[in-house]
Amino acid sequence: MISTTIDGGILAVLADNPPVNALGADLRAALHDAITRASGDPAVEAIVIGCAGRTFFAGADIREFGQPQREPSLVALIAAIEALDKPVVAAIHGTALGGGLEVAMACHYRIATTTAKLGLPEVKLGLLPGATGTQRLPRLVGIEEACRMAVSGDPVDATTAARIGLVDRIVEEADPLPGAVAFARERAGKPFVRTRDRAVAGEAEAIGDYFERNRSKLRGLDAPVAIRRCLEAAMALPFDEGVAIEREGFVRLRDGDQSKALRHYFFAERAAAKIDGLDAAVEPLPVQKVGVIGAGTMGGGIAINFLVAGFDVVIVEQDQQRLDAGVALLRDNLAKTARRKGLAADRVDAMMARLSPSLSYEAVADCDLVIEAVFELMDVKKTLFATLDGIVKPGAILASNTSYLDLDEIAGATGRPDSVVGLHFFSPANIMKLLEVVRGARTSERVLATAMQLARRIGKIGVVSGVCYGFIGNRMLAARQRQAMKLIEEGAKVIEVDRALTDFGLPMGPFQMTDLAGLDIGWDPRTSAGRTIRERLCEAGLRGQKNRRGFYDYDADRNRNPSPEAEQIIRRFAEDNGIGQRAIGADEILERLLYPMINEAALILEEGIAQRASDVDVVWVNGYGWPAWRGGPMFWADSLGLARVVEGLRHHAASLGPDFRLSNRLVEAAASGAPLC
Ligand code: 3H9
Repeated sequence: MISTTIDGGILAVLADNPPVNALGADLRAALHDAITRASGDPAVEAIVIGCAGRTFFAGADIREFGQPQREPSLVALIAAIEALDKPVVAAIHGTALGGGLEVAMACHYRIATTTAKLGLPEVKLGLLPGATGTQRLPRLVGIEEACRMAVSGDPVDATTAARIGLVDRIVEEADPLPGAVAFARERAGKPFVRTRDRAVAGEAEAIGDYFERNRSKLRGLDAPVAIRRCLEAAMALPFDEGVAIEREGFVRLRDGDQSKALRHYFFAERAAAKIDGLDAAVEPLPVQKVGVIGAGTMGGGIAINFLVAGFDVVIVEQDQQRLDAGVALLRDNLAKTARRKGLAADRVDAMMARLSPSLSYEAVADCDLVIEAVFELMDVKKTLFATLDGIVKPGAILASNTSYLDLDEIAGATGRPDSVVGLHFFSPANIMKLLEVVRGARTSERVLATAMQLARRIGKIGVVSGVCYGFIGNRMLAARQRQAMKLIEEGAKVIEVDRALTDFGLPMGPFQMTDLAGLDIGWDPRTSAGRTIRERLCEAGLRGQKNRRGFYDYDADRNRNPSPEAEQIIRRFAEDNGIGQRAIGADEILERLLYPMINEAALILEEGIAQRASDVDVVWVNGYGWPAWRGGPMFWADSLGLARVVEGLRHHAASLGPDFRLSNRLVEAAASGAPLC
């Protein structure tokens, strides 16, 4: 776990704890041992601490939280490093994160490779940097930078780290060790200043300003509030008193619900990348050239992902006007994406140079992967797939971006169903992180593995789903939308239903969502006969945000107000259908919206559509804005108690409709007490 070499008085201590050198108990003990020995060894004049493998310490071992603490603690190890009376140099490559950066900050100097990243991401786990990071970072980089880094959790690159005083030297070589040893030799025998003895630069107001600027992003989160308290202590109190406040805050957060949920989510995201039962020998297919059929908003968004990730892209539309409009929109959105990612403006031209717009399907003949983003109609998709099958090279993957349709039926239109996969992007496709990778009955393992690898290459979080109406996410959404409609039929106000979800932490409610998408999606005036509220709203000319009249009225700035017209239509609908209306409380609204989703997810698991319960959580956090600090719907249901969910569903049975079917899996789990996750 630890190896040491000594050369000319410089002791190099190299940690090796794959995969990411997390600072688990055994590693901490071994490091502590090496430090203690070095302290008493007169032959050692200076020390370098570095790591083998792909990264410097990526932090504390998250799996240890909640387990009994084993000595030495990270705080004790860090104190021992800083207390040494010989210079200690951290040699950083890869990512120095969380406890890893805290170790580095206790060293007397830091050397980093050009590609290194340094950060305190604890906040993303609902924690605060709990091994003196909140007290050391401000002492090295000043309060303003420290606040930004600790509260956003976003790392800085090596150049920024050098500029703000977090690293002392950048080395060009991939291995920082030789450079760090040379640096240590320069410093051996010379005086140095310990981080704890430095003053904090900057003004306390910078903290308040940061929180004010980011108010909406930080809403409802416990960890930023606790971090703020620590940063204020760093400015106002001696080091050890600040550390005591940090400790108390860390323990409280670690044992709290938000951090448990976020830690669950951390591992859920990593588990989602794994394909159950996949033979390890299966190698993904090479993909470099990608065809996108359809240059609408969705097709353009999909293309942007691949351009940014360095692929060559062919985009095909049916007529010149639509192609030109699509490419112009794509360019605009690409420029916005580039700005958001901090890429230089000339990179946009370089990326656009890799885009080939075309009016002919023949243009995708040599693509390794073709993704269609055309109308959501089975016949259109089948015809297109049959055509593409006759054009693309053998072995090329054909992917559908369908959000509801039967992928197996689409695959059946080709002679290569094993090469057909679903790639369900979420809108806006260049921004949303989720990619549902739909595995058809005949999709080959290799194609599935390629699709999951592609998700990662384009910066998406891929989740495998089997084939069913709406796959994992939209199927659950449909269950929720059905209940939302029933609630307003029975007398709940549109705004009350939406508010129940936004108060819960979701970015918008069902009716805001419908207004945004357009009430008339899938509405056919020829067959419309006032059978649903939606049909009646459409018949009355309400279309949603696009004509500023929907479930809400919208002003020119898209501010919404309850719509008296929509309310009247809803009331009349209830009367006509003999549905009695009553006031419905917020608790009932929330239960009737969320419990059926949990039930639908349990059915999805029962049918083997999702590989594991935590995948459902990943879908909802990344595709629908479920607050990660609530862990995802499955984790939330587990923490609530599945028995309570089942009891609630039974209680509301009369309102849930004749199609509602209680999941056996849910009932069994509730009875046995076993969690879904
Ligand atoms: C902390 O430090 C608290 C302190 O302030 C105070 C303490 C008192 N622990 O992500 P990958 C596993 S909190 C345990 O796919 P990549 C991960 O589950 C910590 N396990 O690789 C996966 O396992 P598996 C602050 C960890 O190359 C495998 O390693 N630090 C940890 O895409 C590979 O991970 C963080 O929050 C961990 N700390 O990305 C950093 N980290 O193969 C968290 C990873 O079984 N880590 N694993 O699925 C990361 O951000 C990324 O893992 C990293 C590598 C960027 C390092």
